[in-house]
Amino acid sequence: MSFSKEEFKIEFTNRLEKQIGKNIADATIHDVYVTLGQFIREYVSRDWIETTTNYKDNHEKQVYYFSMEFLMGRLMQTNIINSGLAEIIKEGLTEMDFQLEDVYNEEHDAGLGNGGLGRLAACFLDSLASLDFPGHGCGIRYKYGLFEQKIINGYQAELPDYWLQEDYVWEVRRADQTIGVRFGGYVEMREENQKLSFNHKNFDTVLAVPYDVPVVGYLNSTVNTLRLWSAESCREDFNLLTSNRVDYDNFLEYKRSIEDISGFLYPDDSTIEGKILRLKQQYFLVSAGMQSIFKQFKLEYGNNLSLLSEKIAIHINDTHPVLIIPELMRILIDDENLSWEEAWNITQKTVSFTNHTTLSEALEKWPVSMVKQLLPRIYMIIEEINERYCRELWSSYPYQWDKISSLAIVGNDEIRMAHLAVVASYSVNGVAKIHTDILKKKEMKDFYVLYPEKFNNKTNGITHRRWLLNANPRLTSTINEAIGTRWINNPKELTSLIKYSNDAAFQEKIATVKKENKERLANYIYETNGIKVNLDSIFDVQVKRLHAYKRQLLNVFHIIHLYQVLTDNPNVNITPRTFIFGGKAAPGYHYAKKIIKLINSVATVVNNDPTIQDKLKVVFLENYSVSLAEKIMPAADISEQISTASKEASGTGNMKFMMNGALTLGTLDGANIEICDFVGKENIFIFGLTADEVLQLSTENSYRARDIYNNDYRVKNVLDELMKDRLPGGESEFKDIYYSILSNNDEYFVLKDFDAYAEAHELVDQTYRDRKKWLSMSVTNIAHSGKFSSDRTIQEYATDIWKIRPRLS
Ligand code: 26V
Repeated sequence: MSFSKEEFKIEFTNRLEKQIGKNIADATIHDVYVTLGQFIREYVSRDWIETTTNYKDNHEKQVYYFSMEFLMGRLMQTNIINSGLAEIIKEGLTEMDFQLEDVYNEEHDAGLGNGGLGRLAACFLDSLASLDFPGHGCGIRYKYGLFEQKIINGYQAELPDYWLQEDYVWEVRRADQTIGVRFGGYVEMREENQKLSFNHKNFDTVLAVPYDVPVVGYLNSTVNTLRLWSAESCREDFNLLTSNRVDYDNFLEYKRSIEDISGFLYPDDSTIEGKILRLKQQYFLVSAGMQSIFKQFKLEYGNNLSLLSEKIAIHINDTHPVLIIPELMRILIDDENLSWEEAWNITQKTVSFTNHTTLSEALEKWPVSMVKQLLPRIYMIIEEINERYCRELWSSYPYQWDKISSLAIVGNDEIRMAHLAVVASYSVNGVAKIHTDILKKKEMKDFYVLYPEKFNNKTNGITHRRWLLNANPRLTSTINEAIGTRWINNPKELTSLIKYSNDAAFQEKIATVKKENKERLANYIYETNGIKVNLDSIFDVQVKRLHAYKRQLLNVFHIIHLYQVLTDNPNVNITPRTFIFGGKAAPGYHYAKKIIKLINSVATVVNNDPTIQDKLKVVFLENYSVSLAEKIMPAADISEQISTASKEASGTGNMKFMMNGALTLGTLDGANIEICDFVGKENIFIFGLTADEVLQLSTENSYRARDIYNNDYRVKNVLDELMKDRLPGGESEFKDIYYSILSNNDEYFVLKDFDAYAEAHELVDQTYRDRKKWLSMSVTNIAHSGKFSSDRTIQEYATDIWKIRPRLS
């Protein structure tokens, strides 16, 4: 189905009249957004039906990607570009006096994720659809996404993100496919014909209503599904009222408590809080998802359950959806009457798992008492899995009680979700080479000994369609003019750009694009923060969640140092810099919030000091989100990736910056190492401790932060600045940071890496003055970024783990 520009304009104005009741002359930009969104969704719906039918008819194996988070951002631009309508719609709207860019800006981000893990899930969906793979997302339709961040007087304040208020144009409610999810109650065991049966009684049923969002592949007619579940109370619950068993107030309270299950996204990705609501969310997602997959499977394959692992792959994004394991066991045993052994065999062949962090505080553990009470049957199954597994451990490690209890799934009255995931899945992967190595050598060492065949690496990726085509159309055209467009379907072909890395004319084109993108960001900074930034300065950017291990603090300490140098001697010749920060702190993460306040205090002082002139500016952009990232990445010169080595599993922002021509200033951590391997040491600024050195310092316990404070006057001056009045807030505000470094011995080696970091910054400064060299480095980075497209990552998951094939249309 295709149409001309004129046909589009007629169709569009008709819809506007019918749906909104307005003429084009009276339409607001929001009216245009809603009308266009509905038009696009309907336009892709034929392909959506065809794709779904095609998977069914061909009996292809399908993968379901379970994730508590899908950080989708906006979809309008992706959907328009991926369905090949960009030109017609852009021109058509312009002729009706609307700009497509303004329409894009009308869309509220779907912020259903915290950061890296959630955005990775979204990039994967884009790649699955664009590569014609039968792969779908399974998540929760949170009523409130990740909080909106406001910066008030330098402090972070959190506002609710009620993203559904403005009608989400992409979703379709499928009430006919509602599923019941059971909570609470008790289990009655009975023996019949020498077979145990389990009867779950007196439970509460929560309705899970699916909302489907189409995932449109790039110019290939494939449209997959992201299914988001929403919690609703049962009609039968009204009986509670009519039978006078509860009064109206209590009934409303009960109804609300059910709807709360899909009420909000937990905003803390640093520490696990054992909150019952979070456990309810997890089970709600996996039970609804698994039951619905099962229903579909039975329609297609009847009772031939031995086919299950051949036709379905279930992937769990971190341990958050790990209850899918006992849930699948429950369905197979209780509903389908399979034996334990049969059920276990199927489950183990169906589920695969990705680990995204080695930080121990983020490894999930649930109290036994909580799981037992909320999910009695699920708990029984976990206990049985644990018992059988411990018996196996006993045969490998007889009498080694300590070993067995450290490897057990249940221990210290807690369920260790990562252990359950490793034991029950057929594949366990890390998200960058170093991360997988650390899992094998350290974090999951004993499991690697037990199950070496399960462990594998899948280095993360990002969708080049969103992060280059959509976010940076100017760079895209410049690349296309040089090497054609084949790289779009095969991003590794970006390496053809290498031959232009020293081509003066091409370099200048790249420089012009960067300048235009910087101008656009500079305007945004002026509008939002009222700060005028110097377009000739280096745009040095660190945007990501605030976490001690990501070391925004190292960055601010260095800025304070530069400021001190410049105030001591205003004539020091430095390349002007604009330091740009963005990122949210978990609402309860006191230390991270102090770092935000510190960045803003430093910004106030530096930006208002006339002696500094245009040499230094500090900007904190509020409410970092997917759509803001799309503005920032194309405008960056330097990408700060400065985590303490060994702590950042992969990072994906590093890839987005690189793809947009920024140079990485980073530690040998996560995927930075692979970026360095690809671009070569001469095209990246690497500094600091290696992961081995960090691990050694930690085990030896030989690091003394105070020694560095005493011996490096720069470090001393920076830290002392925190306790003076020049920074608004001064000591009372920043003493916690001061003491975390000096009294708590600087857990993340900020001082230890300071010298190397400052030196690397000097090299950045020098290199930027050599325009040709800088541009050559920039082109080299773009040229090697194809390796970090999520198309490569998804291809690897598809062949090595899921064993799925692209569909035949
Ligand atoms: C933990 C929790 C705790 C409970 C509440 C919600 C929540 C949400 C997320 C997490 C774990 C966060 C793990 C994570 O995001 N890891 C990041 O994953 C990226 C994609 O693989 C990777 O690039 C980053 O290095 C890694 O930090």
